[in-house]
Amino acid sequence: MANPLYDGLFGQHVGRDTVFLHLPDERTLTYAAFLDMAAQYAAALTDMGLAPGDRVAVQIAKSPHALVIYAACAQAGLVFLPLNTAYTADEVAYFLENSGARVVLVDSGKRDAILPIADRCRAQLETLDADGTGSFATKAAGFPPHYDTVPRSEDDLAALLYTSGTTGRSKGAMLSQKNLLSNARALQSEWRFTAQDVLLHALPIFHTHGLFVATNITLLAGGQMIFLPKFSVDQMIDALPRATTMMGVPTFYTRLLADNRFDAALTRHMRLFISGSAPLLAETHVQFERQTGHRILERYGMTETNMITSNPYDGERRAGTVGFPLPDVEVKITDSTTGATLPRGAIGEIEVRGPNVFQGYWQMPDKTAEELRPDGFFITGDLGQIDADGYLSIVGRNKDLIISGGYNIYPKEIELLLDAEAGILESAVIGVPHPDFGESVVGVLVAAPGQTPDLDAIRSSIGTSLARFKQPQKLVVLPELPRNTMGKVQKKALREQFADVFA
Ligand code: MCA
Ligand code: AMP
Repeated sequence: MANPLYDGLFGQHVGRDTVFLHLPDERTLTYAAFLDMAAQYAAALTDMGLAPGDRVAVQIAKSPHALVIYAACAQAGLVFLPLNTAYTADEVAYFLENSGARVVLVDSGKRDAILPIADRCRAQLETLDADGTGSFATKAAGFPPHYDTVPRSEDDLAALLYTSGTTGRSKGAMLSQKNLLSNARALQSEWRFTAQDVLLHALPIFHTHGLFVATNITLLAGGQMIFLPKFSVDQMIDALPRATTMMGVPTFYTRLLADNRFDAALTRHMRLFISGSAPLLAETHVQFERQTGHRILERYGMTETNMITSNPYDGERRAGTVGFPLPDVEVKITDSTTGATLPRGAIGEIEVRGPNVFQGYWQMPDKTAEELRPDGFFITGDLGQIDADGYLSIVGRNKDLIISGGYNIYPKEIELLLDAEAGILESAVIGVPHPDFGESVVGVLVAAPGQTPDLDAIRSSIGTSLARFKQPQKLVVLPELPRNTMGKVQKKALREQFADVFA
C-alpha cells in the first residue's frame, strides 16, 4: 500500500540534485538533502514511540527544518500540527491539551516556558532551532537517511490546523491526505507551476497559505523556492530578479508598491503574482498593474477548505473578485437562515463542497455539525455574490472575524480576556480599516460602575496570554455599548464610529 501524500509530494519525481530551497547567504538545499533529512526525522519520531495518526505539534521559527518536519510526518503517517510562532505559552497550552499531541518541538528559547505545559499534557518536548541544531536534531542525526514510508490511505489525517472560533475556542481543522493533495494538484495545473518555477516565499509556514498553497505546489512541480525567513521589502526586492512567481497577502503587495524600486523593470521577467488570505482592494489591483504591468491573480480559500476559487491564469483576472471554483469544487450561494440556494447575482452565504473540504473539527462533533452539512457542503461564514460571468466576489462576512495582515483574529477570544480585567463591565472588539494591515483591532471598553480602568495595566495583562498580533492597537472607553432592541451589541455602529482611527 502506498502513502498518497508522501508519494505525491515527496516521491522521487525530481532529480535528487535539483535545488529545492535557496536560503539567505546563497546557501541551497537540494531535494536529496531535504529528503534524506526527512527520513532521519521520521525515524527519530518513530523511535520516540509515535504511531501513525499521532499528532506532532511544532512551534519553531521558519526554516528548512520546519518543512523537513512536515515531510517527516507525511512519511511516518503522523499528523502535522504547526503553530504560529507568535502564540504565547497560554495559547500553546490549549493546543497541546486539545490535540493530545504526543510530541512538541519548540525553539530552544521557548523550552523553559513550554516544558511544564508539555509535562502536564504528557507530550515529549524536544528542541529544534532555525539553524538545524537542538535536541531533536541530535537525536535524528543518529539515524541513517533511509526510512520505509508508512502506508496511509487518502482519507487518513495529514494535518491538524487550528482556526479560531466565534466562541473564543480554537478548533482543529482535520485535513486528510486527499484534501491537501487534490488541492495542490488543482492549483499546480490552474497556475501552470513547472520545474522551471522559482517561487519567492516570504510567508509564514504555519498556515495554509505558506505551507500548503506555496510549498505543496512547488513540491508537486519539482520547482524551487527562495525561502526568506520573513517578509522584508528590501529582501524581496533583492530576490525578485531570481524568482518567476510570488505569493503574498495584500499587505505584501501594498508595502512593495510603496517602494519606487518595485516597478516594471524589476518585475518584467516574473510569470505570476498571486494574492490571498484577505481582500485585495480593487485599487491595489489597479495600482499594481499601473506600476508593474502585471495583473495580480487573486484567489480565495480557508483553513477548512484549502483553496476554493481562483481568478483565471488565462483570461480576465477581475479586480475585486476571487474568480471561479477550482476543478471538482462546487460553490453555491445560500440564504443564511433557510440554507436555500439563491439565484445568480444574489448576495448570500458562500458554501463549498469538494475533495478539498476538511473532515471536521478535532473532537468537536457539534461544531462540525454546525458548519459541515450532511451532504458535504461547508458553510464558510463568508458572504458572496456570483456575477453573470461566474466570478465570485466576497462582499462581507457572516462571522465576527478580523483579518489583520492576513492573520485571523476572532473578537470573542479578546473580549473574554478584556471582560475579566479589573474595572471592566463589558467590552466589544472590532476591526477597523488600517492602511498597512487592511484591518486592525480596536477594543471598546465599558467601565464597571464607579471605576476608572487602567488601560496600561490592561494592555500588559492581556499581553501575557494573547499573541501580539491579536492585541488591540487601540483601547477606548465608552459610557455604554450601542445595542439593538434585542439587546445585541451593534458592532457595525462601533465600526462606523471608529472607522478613521488608523487613517
Ligand atoms: C505582525 N504584527 C502584526 C501582524 N504581523 N500586527 C497585526 N497584524 C499582523 N498581521 C505586529 C507584531 O506583533 C509587531 O508588534 C509588529 O507588528 C511588527 O512585527 P513584525 O514581525 O516586524 O511584523 P511584520 O514582519 O511587519 O509582519 C507583517 C506581515 C506578517 C508581513 C504582514 O503579519 C505576515 O507575514 N502575514 C501573513 C499572514 C499569513 O500568512 N496568513 C495566511 C493565513 P510590536 O511592534 O507591537 O511588537 S492562511 C489563510 O488565511 C487562508 C487559508 C488563505 O486563504 O490563505
Ligand atoms: P483562515 O481561517 O485563516 O483560513 O481564513 C479564511 C478566511 O480568509 C476566509 O473565510 C475569508 O474570510 C478570508 N479570505 C481568504 N482569501 C480571501 C480573499 N482573496 N479575499 C477576501 N477574503 C479572503
